[in-house]
Amino acid sequence: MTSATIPGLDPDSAPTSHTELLAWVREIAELTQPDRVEWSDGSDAEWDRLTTELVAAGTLTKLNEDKAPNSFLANSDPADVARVESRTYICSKREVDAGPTNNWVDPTEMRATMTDLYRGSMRGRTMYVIPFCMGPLGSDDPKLGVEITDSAYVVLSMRVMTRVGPEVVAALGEDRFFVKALHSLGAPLESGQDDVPWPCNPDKYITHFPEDREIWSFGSGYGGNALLGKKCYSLRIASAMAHDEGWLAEHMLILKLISPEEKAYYIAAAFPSACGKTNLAMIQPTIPGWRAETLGDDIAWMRFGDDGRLYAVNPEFGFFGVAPGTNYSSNPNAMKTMEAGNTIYTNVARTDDNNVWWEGLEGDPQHLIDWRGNDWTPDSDTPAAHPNSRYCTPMSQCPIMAPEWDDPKGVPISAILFGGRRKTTVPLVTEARSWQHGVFMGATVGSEQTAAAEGTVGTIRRDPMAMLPFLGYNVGDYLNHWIDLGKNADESKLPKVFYVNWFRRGADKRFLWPGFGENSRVLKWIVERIEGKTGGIDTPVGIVATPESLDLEGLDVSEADVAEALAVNTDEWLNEIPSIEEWFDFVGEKLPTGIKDEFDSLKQRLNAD
Ligand code: GTP
Ligand code: SPV
Ligand code: MN
Repeated sequence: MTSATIPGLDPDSAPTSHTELLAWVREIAELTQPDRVEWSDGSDAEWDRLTTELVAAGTLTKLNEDKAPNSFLANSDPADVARVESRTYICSKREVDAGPTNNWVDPTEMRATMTDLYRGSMRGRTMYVIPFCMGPLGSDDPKLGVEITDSAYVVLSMRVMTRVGPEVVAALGEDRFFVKALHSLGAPLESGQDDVPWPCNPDKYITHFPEDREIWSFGSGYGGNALLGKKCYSLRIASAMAHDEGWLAEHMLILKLISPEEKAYYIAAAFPSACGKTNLAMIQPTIPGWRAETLGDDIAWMRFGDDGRLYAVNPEFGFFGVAPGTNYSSNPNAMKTMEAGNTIYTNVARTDDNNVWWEGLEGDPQHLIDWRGNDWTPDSDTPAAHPNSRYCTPMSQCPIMAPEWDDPKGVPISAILFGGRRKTTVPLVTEARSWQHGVFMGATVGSEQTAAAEGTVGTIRRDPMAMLPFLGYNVGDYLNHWIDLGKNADESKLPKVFYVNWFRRGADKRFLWPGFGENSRVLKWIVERIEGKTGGIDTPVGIVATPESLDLEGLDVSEADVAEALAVNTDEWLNEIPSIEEWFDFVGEKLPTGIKDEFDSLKQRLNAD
């Protein structure tokens, strides 16, 4: 088909006269050769039409309208269930700018390789053009993007996860800058060929060109690989922008904690994938008088305000949360958000009454259709839902959204938490002695791997600020950026930094700390530290809470367990040193001096202990 005959490609069919955008859409259509081009407007009519088409195609199952209104279940190809870090590339012009933690290929070579893959890759499909905005549209400098994709599932999910619609097209104007985000499933259909429910390609590339602020994704339909506004734009590309422009793009939740005195504290927290951000973001405090509201569960963009404080905005519009383990007791607010409807579930199991189920959800189903489409009973050997199964649901439906969640000004952050999954060594909560010490803590976060990406679940890896898979540039430059932000700021206005670990276990392998809503006790300690109202013990690793300084009223946990959760065991920390050493060697010569100083001081304190 020649470009002149691709329906929808003529400029009259486009809702915009943005010259560069129209030229790019033409270039990609000519390269990928779709059957037609459609502009996504994010409307209800579009949602209804695309969900109907995807139900007919077998990609989506319509769920029970009474129990899950306007909600759908997608079952992916079993080989396309998570982010693919081994196939994720930062193609900066110089290899050193991608740094030791990223895969790198020369951008010219990568563009050539992928151009070949994209040639004809949308044959037999519709090419959708989705103008979107990350963060509030009312911002002075709205962060715009346009995703081109041949996946209707992506169109539906982008409407939930980002701001899409005529206001975005208006904001683009005729020449406003936007991030080009190209996505193809890499599964062209020859004429007469039947489609499959979840088209994808075994050859996957999730590629970023940070200097050009461009994303090219090929072969996967899964969330983080395909919803390009999320990890690709708001973390990898945005972190490179933030480095150039003096702000931060982080893998963080944003939480508002309200004390019994009605004072609000905004807290940002970075934990690696599937390590508890969504749960903490929607916490229901168990201590009387304390309340929480949420502003975001995965990504925070932070910049200094005129008053010298650090302000955070959530660029997203929806939650793409881990389903297993989510239930009315661990996260009632997430349950209410998704049950309000308009939710797309991926890779969870389906009940006989056409609702959803996953491991950890209440109920005791005797029969299910598992995520692979097979019959499942409690005797089955495999989980009913994939461990990385997810719900994609509008943030606006969350009953505890803070009213200011959509404010372009953002919210002033009082505390930054870093954390990960550690069975041993890392205490429940430790306060950093200074900003630089806090950056050191963030830089050395280690965590047991989860099912959110390929790799062996349980293996400990260093994941600086929970950004290892999401850095758009050199990790050494990134750590320097964090140090520099602190140097240039008034330290008294900077957030205080804390290191938390909900996942420490006793000798019998059980969690020492009950977690979830009970984490509010740790948040209370943090607030009291900010206010200078409580004590802690100065240890070689920082200021650690004591059982006496934590509010443990009504907590059903033994004193011994709490003490063990808070313990700083010198031997365990001495054991940690070689692995931090190895990590810093890997970071290489760009490792900031300030971090080396903190490491030396840690070693000295441990040896003196
Ligand atoms: P991404 O969306 O992948 O970035 O992850 P996330 O950090 O938002 O993860 P999420 O909050 O969905 O947590 C995932 C897992 O951590 C679930 O299995 C939870 O049950 C578990 N989890 C969360 N908070 C706690 C806690 O306080 N204690 C324990 N033991 N487990 C927790
Ligand atoms: C993560 O893996 O950290 C996620 C899910 O939040 S995804 O959007 O797929 O990256
Ligand atoms: Mn995440």
